[in-house]
Amino acid sequence: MLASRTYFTAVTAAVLLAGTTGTALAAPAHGARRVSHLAAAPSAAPGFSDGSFENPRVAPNTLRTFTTGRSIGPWKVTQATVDLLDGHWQAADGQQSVDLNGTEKDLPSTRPGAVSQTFATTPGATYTVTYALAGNYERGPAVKTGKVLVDGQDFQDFSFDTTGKSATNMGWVKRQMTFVATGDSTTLTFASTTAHTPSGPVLDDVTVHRCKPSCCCCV
Ligand SMILES: [Ca+2]
Repeated sequence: MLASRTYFTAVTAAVLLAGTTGTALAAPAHGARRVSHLAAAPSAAPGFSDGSFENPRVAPNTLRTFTTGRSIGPWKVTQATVDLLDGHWQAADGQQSVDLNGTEKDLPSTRPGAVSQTFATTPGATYTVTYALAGNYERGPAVKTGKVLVDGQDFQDFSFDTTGKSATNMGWVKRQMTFVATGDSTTLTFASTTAHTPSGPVLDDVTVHRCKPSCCCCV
């Protein structure tokens, strides 16, 4: 149910982003969902890459902390710090994933971090973002929270309950949202809102696909 609520919230936000144009786009898009399996496959957004956080490589079973302004492949840390981990726990895809709350010297004061990637988009086109979500179960709070932003605007809140989770049972879940691009490039941001802990929401396997005109959901 949560996934459905957040999805429809995202669709509503997409309409708000696009203004009157978005309203016009939204109506046929819902109707097209029923035939989406007949539509051509959606295409990956050009310029978007390494949604799996596999570069740079981190030594096996270690983590590397990145501070604001540092790059993680095509991603940039845009708030506080984040940790890139390899093998510390089960990744959703490949070997590496990102803890959106990085390790800082004063652990109880660790601030929520964020990562962003900017990629080419076509104004007015609809894009679907999927991502895998889990949480760092090592320190509280049990429920990790964060949000997805598109061009700096809050777009989708997320939360993940780490109760009972472990390195071999991360409990990865898939989330999805849709946005309408307003410019020839778009910045997608994943930000933690979990404060005062080095254990935040964990992110992996981000994909961005451009929806075909006859396709709403791209899945
Ligand atoms: Ca990965």
